[in-house]
Amino acid sequence: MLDRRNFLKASASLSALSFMPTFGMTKSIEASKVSLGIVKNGEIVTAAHWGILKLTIKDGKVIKSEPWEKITKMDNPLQHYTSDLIYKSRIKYPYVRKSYLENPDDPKRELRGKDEFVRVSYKEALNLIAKELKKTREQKGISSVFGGSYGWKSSGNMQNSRTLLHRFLNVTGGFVGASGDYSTGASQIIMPYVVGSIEVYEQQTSWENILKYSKYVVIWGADPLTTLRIAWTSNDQRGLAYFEKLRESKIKVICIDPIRTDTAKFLNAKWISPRPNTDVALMMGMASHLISKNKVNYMFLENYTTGFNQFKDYLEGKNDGIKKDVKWASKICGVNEKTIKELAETFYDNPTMIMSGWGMQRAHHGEQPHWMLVTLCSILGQIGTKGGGFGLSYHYSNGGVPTCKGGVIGGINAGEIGIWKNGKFKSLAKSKEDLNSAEWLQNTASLSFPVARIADALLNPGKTIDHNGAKITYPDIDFIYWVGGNPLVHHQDTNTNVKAWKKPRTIVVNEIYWTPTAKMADIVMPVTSSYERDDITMSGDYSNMHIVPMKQAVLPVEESKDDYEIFSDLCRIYGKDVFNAYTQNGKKAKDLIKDYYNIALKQVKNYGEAFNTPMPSFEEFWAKNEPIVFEPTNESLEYVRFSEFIEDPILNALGTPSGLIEIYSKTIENYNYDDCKAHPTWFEPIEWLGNATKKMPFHLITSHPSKRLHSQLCHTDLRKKYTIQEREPLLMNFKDAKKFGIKNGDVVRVFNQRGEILAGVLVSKDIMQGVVRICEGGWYDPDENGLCKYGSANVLTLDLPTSKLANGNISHTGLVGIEKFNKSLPEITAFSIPKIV
Ligand code: PGD
Repeated sequence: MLDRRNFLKASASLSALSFMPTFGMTKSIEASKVSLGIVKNGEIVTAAHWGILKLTIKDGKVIKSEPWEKITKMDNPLQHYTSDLIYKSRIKYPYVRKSYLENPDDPKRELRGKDEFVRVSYKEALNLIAKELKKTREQKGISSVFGGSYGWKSSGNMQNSRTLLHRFLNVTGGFVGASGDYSTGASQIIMPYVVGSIEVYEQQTSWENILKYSKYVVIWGADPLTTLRIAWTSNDQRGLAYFEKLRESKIKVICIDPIRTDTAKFLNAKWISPRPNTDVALMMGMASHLISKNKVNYMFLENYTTGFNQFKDYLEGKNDGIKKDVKWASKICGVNEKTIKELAETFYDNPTMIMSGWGMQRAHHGEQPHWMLVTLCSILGQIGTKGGGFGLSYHYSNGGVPTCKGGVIGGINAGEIGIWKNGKFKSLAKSKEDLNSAEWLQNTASLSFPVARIADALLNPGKTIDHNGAKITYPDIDFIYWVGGNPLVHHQDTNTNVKAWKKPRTIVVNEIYWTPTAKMADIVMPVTSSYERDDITMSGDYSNMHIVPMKQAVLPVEESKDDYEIFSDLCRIYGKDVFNAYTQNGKKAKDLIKDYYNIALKQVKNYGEAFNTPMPSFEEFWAKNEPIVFEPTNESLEYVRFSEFIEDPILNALGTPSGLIEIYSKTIENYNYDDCKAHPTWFEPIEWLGNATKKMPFHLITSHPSKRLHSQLCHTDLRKKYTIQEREPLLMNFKDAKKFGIKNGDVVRVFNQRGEILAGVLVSKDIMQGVVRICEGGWYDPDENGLCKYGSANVLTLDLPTSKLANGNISHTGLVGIEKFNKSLPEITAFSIPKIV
């Protein structure tokens, strides 16, 4: 099966070394002429991460935005704010930071974020970008150009901003990229050692099986009711519908989480609340108990795993003298001994599906929790059965929703690396004799660094770090081009990040809105929202359920343009060859959309006449303005993850060195890391409740928000539904609030050694004592002293790697202090436009 999410994410994260074939090299059949024109009054179907939408347009404006189909009883509030997404906080024209415009060679970098912006013409902005990019490459080398540009961008296979940027930087001579992602930085590195695949983006055992065969469902560190409001491509909404079915079923649900999440409440789940970052200890306690009770599936361990005995020695303290038993675990995680034992036995005695989220691996030593979870599940021996085992993607992009048989559309790719010389494009893929280039390619591959080390890399050029068994030396970055992401909000320890963003000479950002990242740039290009341009997408990253036309709904706001148009026009400055290489000889967005559609059409035609969902021609599809819906196959309704491996572990060996689940990894042992050993290990996090102080008594959790997608939608009126005195809400236990003299609705200063923010307090029984939550994604809004007036959580988080193995981010590790803010409240400026001359 083609896992499209992997394909898309992989193609999006292709760094400089991209040799993927280009789609649609055949002559264009002028699909750009198919347009029916903009509907001034009527309805348009489009898609966003938050689902397929039906927009009502009146006099050229969006007046209503609702789901195209009603699948669940739950409302998804993200679906109703399209109008705000078109008209609020927009960047309407190209801008250049004043000091940069005055002297790009000495651009007063320290004034980034403070300087005024000057409006320039589109042509002037393009010429400036091309000139300075060329200058940087000539003076400092290709490795000084960073195009890693991480972010969730908008839905749409054509206007995939990050890949479009990579394509532009490739055809003009190459760039340095970044590897991995913020979502699953630790797990996607450790899981291949353990089960031979990244696991986090794999299809899960089908919901149909769970509903039929599971007796218990455990939701461990996840809030699917929140995170299933969105998906990487577009949401098919079926995941939430299955959680509704779970509620109606007899299956018992247990939620293990420091917060009684919306999901836990909805499912009437039993709530177990371990201290943050201590799940590994809790799991080890359970494992010890099962061993002591002889409730161990030794047959499973024998046939399907390797290294259990070494792990058992560790549990028994054979090397370090510390027995990791129930008592030990309870002391660390705060869950009482009786509950730990009960949990372990319940899981062993009943078909139990453990659905784990990713928050627990976004923590110090984040490689350990999922490794330990697989180990615990190996002891239970239910992996590969119809109602048991574990799944790492039920909370994400509708994992477990059966995969449909249909066509999979194509998408833009990162193109070929070329060298630009006097307006001529020369593909490096075809010029292996060019020694310099080959050497450069080698260098660039080794310079691509883990995405969450960006600030460290900017601040420490030339520093060598360990990563996943290799050494990486940071490049000396002098030019950043960012699209489709909001790093000033998404990256940890904002104050350090701000320092890092003052290092390069040039920062260019293509953005729709005046985000904190756009405000920190030197050159800002105004981009259309997905409602102002044509595109195409699929829905359901695992289900492959719909092909959705994303027709332009309204005219572009002022001078905003598609990323494709901006990059095509930039290529034009480099010369005709470069332009042709970028646009495949002048193709327009609509031509490419048609090409991508036709890839799916061809697949479907190959199924033959009997296939139950024939696809119309592109022209018909586009004119009809309706998604195509594919049906799930019988195999996918019955899909059981790992069942083939369980059936025959020799014939269907896993991709690990032993072909088995590796509880002990000799490969990792050989790396000899002090912070990631050869088997799951309990490491004390750098900051946790175990070392909390009087000044910093709270562990801060920075969950994904239920009324935003990361930072997206923060500037819309949806914000009014959750802010407290206009600030980001902080969830706090009622006993803690009483102890600290804080009341519901108060504004507090939340601080630590890294920074300070304001937040509005929401007192609750649904969070354990000693823990507070501020969701990530609130727009960074510093006053002159660096206090974030709105409440961006990452001002307080730590910018350290999970370990030398994965170098993932650790945004859920960190202590904070809290005090009532008694001064007059500063005005929020995060959503207004910056000073413009
Ligand atoms: P978004 O808010 O989605 O966040 O970080 P990410 O940067 O992805 O930003 C996307 C940006 O792209 C928006 O500003 C949007 O306007 C812009 N955009 C949308 N469409 C287009 C387009 O067509 N063209 C251009 N040029 N721009 C466009 C998310 C990241 O945050 C992720 S994935 C995770 S998992 C992390 N999670 C946490 C966490 O749990 N806790 C903390 N503290 N921090 C995190 N940060 C990470």
